[in-house]
Amino acid sequence: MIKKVLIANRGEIALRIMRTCHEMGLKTVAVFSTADRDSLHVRFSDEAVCIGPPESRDSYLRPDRIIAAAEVTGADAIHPGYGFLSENAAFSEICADHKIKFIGASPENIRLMGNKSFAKKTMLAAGVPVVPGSDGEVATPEEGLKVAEEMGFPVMIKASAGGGGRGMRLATGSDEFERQFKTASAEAGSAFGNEGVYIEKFVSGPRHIEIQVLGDGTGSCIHFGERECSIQRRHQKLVEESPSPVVDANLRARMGESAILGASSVNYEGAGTVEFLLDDQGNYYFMEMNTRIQVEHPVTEEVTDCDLVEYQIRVAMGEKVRKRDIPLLGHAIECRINAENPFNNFSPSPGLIQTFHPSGGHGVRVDTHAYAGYQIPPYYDSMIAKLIVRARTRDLAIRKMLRALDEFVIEGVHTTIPFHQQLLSSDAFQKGDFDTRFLETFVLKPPNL
Ligand code: MV4
Repeated sequence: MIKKVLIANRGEIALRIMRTCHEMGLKTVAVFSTADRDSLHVRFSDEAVCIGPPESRDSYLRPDRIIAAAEVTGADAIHPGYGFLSENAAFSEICADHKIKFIGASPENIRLMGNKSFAKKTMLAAGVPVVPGSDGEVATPEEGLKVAEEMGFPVMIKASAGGGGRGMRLATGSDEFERQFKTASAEAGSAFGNEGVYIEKFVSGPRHIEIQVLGDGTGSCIHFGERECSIQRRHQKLVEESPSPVVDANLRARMGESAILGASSVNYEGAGTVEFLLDDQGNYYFMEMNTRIQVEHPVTEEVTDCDLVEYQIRVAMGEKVRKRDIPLLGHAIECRINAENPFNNFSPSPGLIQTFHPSGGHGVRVDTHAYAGYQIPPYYDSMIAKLIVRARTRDLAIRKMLRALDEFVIEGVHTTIPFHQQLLSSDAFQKGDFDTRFLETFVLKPPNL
């Protein structure tokens, strides 16, 4: 049984998790760095423990300090949120060693999915479509070149330890293959301490579509439909929606079945996300599996009316997942409001929030830890709020989002609000006509002075 949950995170997600804990009658423990003393997750928790100085590596990334905080407060479970230690297999193991339930995937699952080459092999064996490529890692440039020439160029060279766009290289022909291979491998070695790479066929202009799953660790698994996440800039998502404008009921059923097949084949426990590339022919391929709750989980919550954090906790308490179809109702869109200047290359804009007036009204949800007078520390992620809307149709959701963006007032720092206003006003976005390259060519009009 879980009675007290330590939330090993900060910002909006710490608050988000805390809310569900309190609704479930669970006590909460916040941890915070000295930069987050005045943060809302500290004020709203039942107890709070300072775990170190501002730098993440000395606070939110310190397993020893987080375990100590759990032991002194008597927390019997730890929710890691996203980022920080959420996909750290060693941390998940340390929790188990201390008889503290890690609310997330098993160490084995985290380790397996953290190695993208093993993850791909596992999915292929389970019958999930994967991008054609090498059978696991390739040891030498010569071996890689053979695979590439048999498959045909262009090809991607990907680091096994990479992911989320890190450690990838494109090779367009035989002449540049060896150089790209060596660069990818060397970069992976210094960035991840693992030089292993694998090869796959390049998929041109794909969409990023991901399926939310939940497993109970015994092979029983369900899915909650897809999220369209193609609106990204340098592998950072800016807008997500559910359903995808290009996924029909048939494709959703097939992708959902594939995601379940993959997750249940590893007895997946907890909430997870199976990421797919969708090409312009309607073919989908497994890309990665994320073993955490994701930033964009609210769009799924809005169209399924499910509290995914509650499900994470119930599964962690040993509850089984009942096989069922989860209907999607209407349409949800999320805009990430970052303290960044979209007119200056999205440069970070930390500092004092002087005015903070979040949007409201029917079908509008704001997940945030910010308030008027809040000082955004420069040490962490620049996301200060998620604005989520839901409506009956995609067109109505876009209209509601434009209204909600117009109503959101943040003064004192730059934000991505004007970017979202222009994006959601664009013809291409409104038609659903975009892929992962869309923001490379999207031109922002200068701000009105
Ligand atoms: C690809 C690809 C094209 N072909 N793999 C980027 C993130 C990482 N998870 C995988 N990524 C890609 N893998 C093949 N074989 C294009 C991308 C990609 C991408 C994927 C999803 C969302 C945005 C992207 C932006 C650039 C490249």
